[in-house]
Amino acid sequence: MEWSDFRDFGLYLVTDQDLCLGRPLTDVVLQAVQAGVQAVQIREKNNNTRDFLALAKVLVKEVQVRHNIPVIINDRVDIALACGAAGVHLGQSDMPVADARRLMGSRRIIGLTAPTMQDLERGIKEEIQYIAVSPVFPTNTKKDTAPAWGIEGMKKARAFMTEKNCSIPLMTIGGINTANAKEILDAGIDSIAVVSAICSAEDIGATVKEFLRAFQK
Ligand code: TZP
Ligand code: MG
Repeated sequence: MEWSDFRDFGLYLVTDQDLCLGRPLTDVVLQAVQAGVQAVQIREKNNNTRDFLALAKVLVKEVQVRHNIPVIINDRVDIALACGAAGVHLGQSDMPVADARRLMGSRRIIGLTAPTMQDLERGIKEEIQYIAVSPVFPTNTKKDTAPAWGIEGMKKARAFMTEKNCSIPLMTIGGINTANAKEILDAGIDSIAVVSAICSAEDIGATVKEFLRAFQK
């Protein structure tokens, strides 16, 4: 199977070293992987290129090679290629998907953020493996977001995908915790991306397992 065939993003961990309560990021990620997160995005806005790449190489080895969980690099196609990551995640100001696809080839994952319905409409025409409507709720982790979609927005996004007969996995992010995860999934979302509720959890394993219970029907 190629990474581009991967669809079960399920509980998707997005990293933030600063939110790990002083614990090494690799420890936090490995605990989350052992407890069952299904994909990991490395999102390190404060690292220089060399440190970002070094971290990415460690996580590719420990997470992707050892556990067969895809590692996806935020923003940086060059780092994704250099470390052999399964994919890259792009926002609306990052490299356009078509250019990233040319560089990444057909076998890897490209994920895209859609802050608005227009972005969703345009995004699903691209060669991507998932699309993340964002944010579902307001969050302190990222300040410069578009207005929150809310649960009604999730339902609208799902209805739009159904109307377009689009089977690209539909993800969301922003302010997701163990208390609101089920409501989001019940609105028709396939996958939830989480930063602080996992990175800052006292008991990472227990928190991940609680998130995973929300996926059970
Ligand atoms: N993009 C939209 S909201 C967000 C990103 C990266 C941060 C979400 O963080 P948290 O802590 O899960 O609310
Ligand atoms: Mg970005």
